[in-house]
Order: sequence, then C-alpha cells, then structure tokens
Amino acid sequence: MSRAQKTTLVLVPLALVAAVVVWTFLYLIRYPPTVSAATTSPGEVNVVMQTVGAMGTGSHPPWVSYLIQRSDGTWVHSTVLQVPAHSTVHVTIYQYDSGSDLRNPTMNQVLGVPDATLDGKQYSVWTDSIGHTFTVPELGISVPLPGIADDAANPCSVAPCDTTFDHHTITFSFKTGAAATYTWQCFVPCAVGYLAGFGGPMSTVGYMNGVLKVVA
Ligand SMILES: [Cu+2]
Repeated sequence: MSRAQKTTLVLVPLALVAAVVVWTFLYLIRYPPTVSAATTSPGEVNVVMQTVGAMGTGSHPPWVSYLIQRSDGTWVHSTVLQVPAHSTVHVTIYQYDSGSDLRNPTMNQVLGVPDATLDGKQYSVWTDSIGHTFTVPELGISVPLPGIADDAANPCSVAPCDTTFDHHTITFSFKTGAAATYTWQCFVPCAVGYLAGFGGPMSTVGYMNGVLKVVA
C-alpha cells in the first residue's frame, strides 16, 4: 500500500467521525437564529416581540415562548436579539399568555426603563397576575408583562399569534452602551409541569431565556 493510500485510509474515517460529531453538536444545541432590530432613524431601533402560552409546533409544542419579529413582519422562534451600541431601543411586546402569581414580588415592578406602557397607559408596577417578564439582570431592566384573563374569550394557542387574539400590548425603551453580550430571561415561574415552574422553557434559549447582543 502506498503512503497516499494509507493516509487516505486514516483521513477518510477521521473526517466522517468529525462530521458526525459536528452534526450531533449542532443538532443538540439547535441554537436559534439572531434577529436584528429594525433601524428607524440614526440611533433608534425598534424591537417587536410576542409571548405565547404555548408554541403549538416544533420540538416542544406545549412550551411557553417568546418570538421576535423581523423588520419584514415575519415572526421568528428565537430569543437571540441584536441591537446596535449607543442607541435607543424601542420595544413592543404583544403578550398572549394568561398569568400566574409571582414568587418574588420584586418582579412585579417596572425597573430600569422610564416609559413602560400597558395598553397605552404608563405603569410602574403590576400587582395582578403576570404572564412573563422581560428582564436583563446586568442592565437592571425588568418589565412585568400582565397575563390575559383566565376566562379570555379568544386566547391564542398556536404561535405566532396575531392581534385578533386576546393580548396586552407593552411598550418601553432603553439605551444601550458599548458593545457587549447579555443574557435576558423571564422571571415568572411559567414552565408548567417543571419543578417549581423553572425548568424546560425557562432555561432554554429560544423560549424564556435569551441573548441580547449589543454590537458596535
Ligand atoms: Cu415566562
């Protein structure tokens, strides 16, 4: 056997093993896509998201989730959000889920944003049931997203939901600093069927756990 043949004999199986390992890794992490905020004017961007009581499709249909809207209007099942550094981020969240009581009452406060509105009215705290929160601990930002009524007439059960379904509209804004990567998440124990409501979707990027990429 020539040297070239021997080399091929070693390298081909090695490449196959490497391909399988990479494919398995990518399959296991199934990292959701990054969605960039839409620039409206210099230094200002818009982010539109929704929270749903159940995805209704995909690998975990019963899981609660966030979704992010692309600037072309399509909804992406992702929580990986990219915004520019040193800009103002205007966030709108359509909240379609019912709520539950909080374990930590701190989380019913609007923290770190000056202008949160709920269905068009400014608010700073929500003491009734809460569906989810949008919280970026490192930035001191947390916004409670009130739940829709338990007896809502027209709840949405398959994401993405449109605004013909019962929902609350929450808006707020925050300023970004230098480029950095933060994690954000929901702090309501909203993972039904998991220990203390905190497993499953609560600890999974793409559902109730997200990444905020601030890029220069
Ligand atoms: Cu949640």
